[in-house]
Amino acid sequence: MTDRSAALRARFTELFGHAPQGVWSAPGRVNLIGEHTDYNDGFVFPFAIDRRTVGALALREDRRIRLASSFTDHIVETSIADLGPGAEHGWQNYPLGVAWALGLLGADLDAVPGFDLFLDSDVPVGAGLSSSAAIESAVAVALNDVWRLDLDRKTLVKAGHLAENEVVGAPTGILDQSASLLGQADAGIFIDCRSLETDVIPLGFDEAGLEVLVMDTKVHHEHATGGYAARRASCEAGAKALGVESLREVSVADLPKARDVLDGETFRRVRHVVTENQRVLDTVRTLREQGPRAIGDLMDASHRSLRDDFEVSVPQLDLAVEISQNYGAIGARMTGGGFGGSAIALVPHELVSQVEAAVDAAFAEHGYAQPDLFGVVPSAGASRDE
Ligand code: GAF
Repeated sequence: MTDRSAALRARFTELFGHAPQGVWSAPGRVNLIGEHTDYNDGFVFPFAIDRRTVGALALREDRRIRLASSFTDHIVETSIADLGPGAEHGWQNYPLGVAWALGLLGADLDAVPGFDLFLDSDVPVGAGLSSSAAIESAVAVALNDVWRLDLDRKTLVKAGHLAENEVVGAPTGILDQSASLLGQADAGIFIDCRSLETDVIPLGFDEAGLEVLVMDTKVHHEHATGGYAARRASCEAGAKALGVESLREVSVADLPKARDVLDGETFRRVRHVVTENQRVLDTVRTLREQGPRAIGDLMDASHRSLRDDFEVSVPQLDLAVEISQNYGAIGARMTGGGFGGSAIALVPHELVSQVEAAVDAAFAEHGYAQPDLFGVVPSAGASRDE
């Protein structure tokens, strides 16, 4: 047993008065490339990171649910009968939303017992690293086990996605839950968000002498509000004006024609999605054929497109990207939905401290809050740990 799960078990027992029956965990993610493409039926290429939400859980004999966590100071109590959209529970909507969504996907919510759950996480919140999907995925694998549902991982992705869309109220796609549930050590997960087919692609960063440096700008973002939904609406409007079901059906070669049909802003949103889909395919091919040192230009181009065409970057993300590029990163880009959060840089091991010092100095010079800089390793997805 690790120190972390021993502490988790001890806290659970202290709070609830009995021992947990198991410990489950799920990681946050970094999206290597393929941003704002998931809800356009496009391609994404994330990996799970070595930061996890860990949950200790025990079934109860009644229908009550008690939830506690290391990031809040009170226990929330509800019952299986009260699960569903519309409840006001703050962060608890993530685990409760998953419990409810499992009811749509195979669990008999009239029959399953309630549970006590304690969560702890080292995925930073609001940093664009999917702390919410890590909670959803940890709870999904735990309830799948203890309720003996035998649902496969792709169905658990749906549970997290439904929880996020219907209970939390954030109109996100399937990127984050897929990475958290399907991630594998040393590999990225290529996902076709239309067919839901996935492919595990070895990344080989370490062998190539590279580190993925996360640069958390500390500018907090939220996808349940404004900008994200507005971008999604623009994409839908663009698809409608072009007479297609989704922007997945538009290719780079179609863009000149699309320019004639769309207003300037919608065209730029569409151009981002269409070119980003192509960049994901190019990244996977380049990785296979030439290895990770060859994908930097694609990462850089993705950032420019998110900054200029999709307009979801912020000055702190642009600065982190630019400085890391200037001081030795092979490629860099914002990761996740944007409007704050983190950028990533692919950096040769020997240049990591130089890049970190330069980014720190540049943030100080601009009067920005000190960023949090740390390396991440492509890691395994959600699991039962004990
Ligand atoms: C957020 C969302 F949750 C994802 O579904 C995805 O759209 C991403 O932003 C942008 O690529 O992480």
